[in-house]
Amino acid sequence: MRRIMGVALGAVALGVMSVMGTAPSALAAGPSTGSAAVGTAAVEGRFWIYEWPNYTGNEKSYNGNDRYFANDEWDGTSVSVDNLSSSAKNLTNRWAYLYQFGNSSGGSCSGDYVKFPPGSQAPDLGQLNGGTFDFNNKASCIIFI
Ligand SMILES: [Ca+2]
Repeated sequence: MRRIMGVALGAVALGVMSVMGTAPSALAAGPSTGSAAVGTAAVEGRFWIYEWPNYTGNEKSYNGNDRYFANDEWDGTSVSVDNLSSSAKNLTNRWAYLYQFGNSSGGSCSGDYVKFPPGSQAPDLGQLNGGTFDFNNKASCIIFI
């Protein structure tokens, strides 16, 4: 019994390690349910979005849910970040979802979405899933799970 437990725990630890630093998995295009439970624990670290690929251009970061990018501006500018993100890094301890459509009234976000495991990053949101999924200039909402 003790030996089996050890193997199981080792497998879990390895699974977590393999997630860190890997590219996020993009979900296929299509409507999301928006029903994923929203976490209540504090987010540690920040999630960064960038105006251009490879983490360049203007930048902005989040450490909590924000369902409406249209009223957010790139750091040091007066330009909205809405529909202008081309790369992103999840430097938090939580899963983060970027959604295509925000919600100004605080309701569910919707549309295409990309999920980022903790510690993951995407140098080009236009080339996800081996180039089969284009999320370039689409992000309008972020939800931490
Ligand atoms: Ca906002």
